[in-house]
Amino acid sequence: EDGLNGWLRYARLPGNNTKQAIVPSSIVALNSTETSPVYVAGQELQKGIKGILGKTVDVTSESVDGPSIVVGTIDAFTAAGGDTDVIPELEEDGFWLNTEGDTIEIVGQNECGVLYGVFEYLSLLGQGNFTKVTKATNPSASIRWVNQWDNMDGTIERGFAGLSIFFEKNVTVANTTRVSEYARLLASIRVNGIIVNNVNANPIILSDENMAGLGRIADAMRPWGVRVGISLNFASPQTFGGLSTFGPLDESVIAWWGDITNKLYEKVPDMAGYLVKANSEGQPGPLTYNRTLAEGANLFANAVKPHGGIVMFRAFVYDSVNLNESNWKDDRANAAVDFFRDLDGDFDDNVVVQVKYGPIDFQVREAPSPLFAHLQQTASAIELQVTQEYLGQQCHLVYLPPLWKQILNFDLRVDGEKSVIGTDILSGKRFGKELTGYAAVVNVGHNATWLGSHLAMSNLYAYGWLAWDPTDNEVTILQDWTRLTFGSDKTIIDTITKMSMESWPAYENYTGNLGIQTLTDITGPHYGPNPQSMDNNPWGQWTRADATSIGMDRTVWNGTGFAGQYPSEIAAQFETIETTPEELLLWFHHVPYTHVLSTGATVIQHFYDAHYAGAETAASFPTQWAKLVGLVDPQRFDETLFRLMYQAGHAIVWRDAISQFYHNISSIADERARVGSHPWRIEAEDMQLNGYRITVVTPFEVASGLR
Ligand code: BDP
Repeated sequence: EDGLNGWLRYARLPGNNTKQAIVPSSIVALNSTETSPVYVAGQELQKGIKGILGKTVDVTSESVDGPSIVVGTIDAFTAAGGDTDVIPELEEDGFWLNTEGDTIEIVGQNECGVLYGVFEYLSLLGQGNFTKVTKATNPSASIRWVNQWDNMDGTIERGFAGLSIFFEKNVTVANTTRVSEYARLLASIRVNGIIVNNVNANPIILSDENMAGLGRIADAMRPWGVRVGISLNFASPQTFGGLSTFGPLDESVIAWWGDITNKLYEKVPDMAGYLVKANSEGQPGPLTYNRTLAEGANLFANAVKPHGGIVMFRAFVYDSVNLNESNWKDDRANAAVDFFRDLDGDFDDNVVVQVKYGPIDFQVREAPSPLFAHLQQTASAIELQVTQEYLGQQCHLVYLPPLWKQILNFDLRVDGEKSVIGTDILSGKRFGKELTGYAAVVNVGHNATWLGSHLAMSNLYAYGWLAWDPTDNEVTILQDWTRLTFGSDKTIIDTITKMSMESWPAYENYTGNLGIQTLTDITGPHYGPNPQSMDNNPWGQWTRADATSIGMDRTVWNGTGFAGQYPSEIAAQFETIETTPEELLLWFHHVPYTHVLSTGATVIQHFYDAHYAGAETAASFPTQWAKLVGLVDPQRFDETLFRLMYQAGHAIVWRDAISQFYHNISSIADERARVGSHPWRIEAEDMQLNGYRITVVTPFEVASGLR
């Protein structure tokens, strides 16, 4: 078991689990052509039933005598004389699953819906769940996409699982086997679109050769109902097209993009659209020409509109050169709302502003982005990250749905009315929008595990389910995934549930708590502890820690004013220390290390205690996992144990580095007298080392006695 099949292993159920399974012997796939999702659905069903139950079933497109599994769109089902009276209204991509009678009905509003229904049915079988179901389900949002940050040379920005499955040496790959396997995984979690190249886009994606390659990629993904789109580089007309300008209102630029877009749609007639990162972190954009971000977005919106495409325009816009920490009011968190607030209403209706969940950048804890409250006439989508850029890069187990949920469940109280980010805003209901939804940066690579770690796949799985229904329970999702991935043994379920649910709090504990963010190396790989790098950098992810106090004051009365970007009820809550949730204390306020928390501990003592507690939890992971020896196949057991042992060790590195750093800067001792004294720890200088030389190490806090 190398992980390649993810949760779609269709492992044979143990014999005594299959007794109640009565599965018809024929599959009737209505109106299916060989490249259609309905055809694929029929094939998948056949494969799944064979794997799970060991039973061979036929697939036909004609109706049969006797019980069958009928799969088809609602139109085909009606035409075949199916009874649609009992089926509730299906929305785009929705489906109906009925296992009550002898004949099983899987009916989709469209072809994607059929495929999703089939995967749901197989998921129930795969979990040994044979209870009768009659249900219709519809998506919470129409956009359920993933983003890949794949570079044209085959590397992946913030990818931790090997090289790209889409590109190598500046061209699209010839062999699309992994591409269609990825599409299969995505279809099973109801993802319907993908951006295949990095947001820091290389215009070479627009070469004739690469356009043809994109056609091949789209052909490989289309049967799975996953539409392909690409990231654009704003300056392409100049740097790639040879024009003298890339100004968004220039006639020659408009014509150039129109032409490029038409050519792309010749190769990919159902192209989903474009993703654009502009005027951010050195990327070109409309501001260069004194044009607004909306004018920039609309340039592309006009080009794709005749083809039915959309533009995802990223709100991750900030000026990393001019952020200045010595200016007390400077705050990167303000940037998105500052840039976009006055543009609401200026975007074309096929533009969707794609907003990272927090105002900074995928941190372990952030307040939700207030931009969701300001985009009322503009469609919005949330950007999540499955790839664990700041969160341990798949070398640490961090089950992310609890983090995402805390954002999705947040009620922004726009104009004093219920405005929950997931169910009200991203569903499009609150502001009457059709085009809203979800994008997740996933960054799978060539590694057989897709993400580099078997356990990290629960995050991808959960992403799809939450985009479909943000009210889904994160534990239920996790346990479904576990049963499909590792089997239904109770010890397996209990162990993986416990470890996963402990993992985000543990990671937060040992990497940076109370809303101070992950105190990682900010200038480079975003991995490992480096609290010194947090301040005095052009990225603005500052802690403003000094000898006596810590935290970013983001209040209106005394700080950067960020708290005031929220609707009034929420703004008032974050404005004062007393009403700010403690886990966000240092996100919003600058307090002395001696500030006393609700537990009675001071901030500095909480730092010490939390870092020790987090590392202790991580230390328990290998022991917890070890209980699964013999229950999980050896390959996945060993590979996972290896990662968890590494994590346990690295959590100690984190604990000691951060504790040492704050001990040093605050001169306040750990009242439990642990920091700085590690009675059991073996220091490098006490060892007999061969083949190493001693060197001075910076930052000091990750060194052993400075060396
Ligand atoms: C940051 C990443 C960087 C991305 C950027 C983005 O470190 O690699 O290019 O976000 O989202 O978190 O554009």
